[in-house]
Amino acid sequence: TEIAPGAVHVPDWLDTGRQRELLHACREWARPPAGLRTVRTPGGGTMTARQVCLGWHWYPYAYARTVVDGDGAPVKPFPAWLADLARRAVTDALGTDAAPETPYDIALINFYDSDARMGMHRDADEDSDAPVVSLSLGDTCVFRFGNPRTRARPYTDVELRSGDLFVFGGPSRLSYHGVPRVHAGTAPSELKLTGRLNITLRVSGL
Ligand code: MD5
Ligand code: FE
Repeated sequence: TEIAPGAVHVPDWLDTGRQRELLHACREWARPPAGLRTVRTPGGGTMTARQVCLGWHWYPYAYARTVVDGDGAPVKPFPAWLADLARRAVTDALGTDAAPETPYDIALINFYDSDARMGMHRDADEDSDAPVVSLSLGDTCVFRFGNPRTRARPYTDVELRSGDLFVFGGPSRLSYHGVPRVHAGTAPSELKLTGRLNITLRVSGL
């Protein structure tokens, strides 16, 4: 379903088996060294979603190989199979022409408990206009998809469920977006997961 030009939601893109594999990989990546961290914003705040990165750490608002709010260890490598997955996601959602020439090289994995939120923001730290690939696991959330001009209305609220793919390219690449709510206890029981995970795959251009 096209939510806006270049913004395509593909419900149930990952079957239960693939969801379990991806969740298992995320749990391994979350372990130290360079595991799950609480991201500190320059204003002295902390993000409620905790994060682990592959390839590059996101260090508000830039990318780095090590970060002061981590454990000092360099970021884990971005595996080739994730680059393949990102490419397939883009071609399935937007068509073969939309796949970027430069390989995907960053994963940001956000772990949301039922109280976690993400405020309206734009992802503008990449030096590339390649589409962002978003995969959801676990609890259903309300994803708020806005516009490229302002944090405020107009926006569209979409429910993202476990296994859903969302690809943000073209004119939607720099749109404001956020996660105002996670619905506790809605994860598929086979996953044995409390909370929500979102994996974004990006091209750094760095
Ligand atoms: C999430 N993560 O559900 C979202 C999914 C983040 C983040 O927002 O920055 O880690 S990715 C949503 C996204 C990415 C790029 C562009 C647009 C949305 N968009 O144009 O709406 O944890
Ligand atoms: Fe974002």
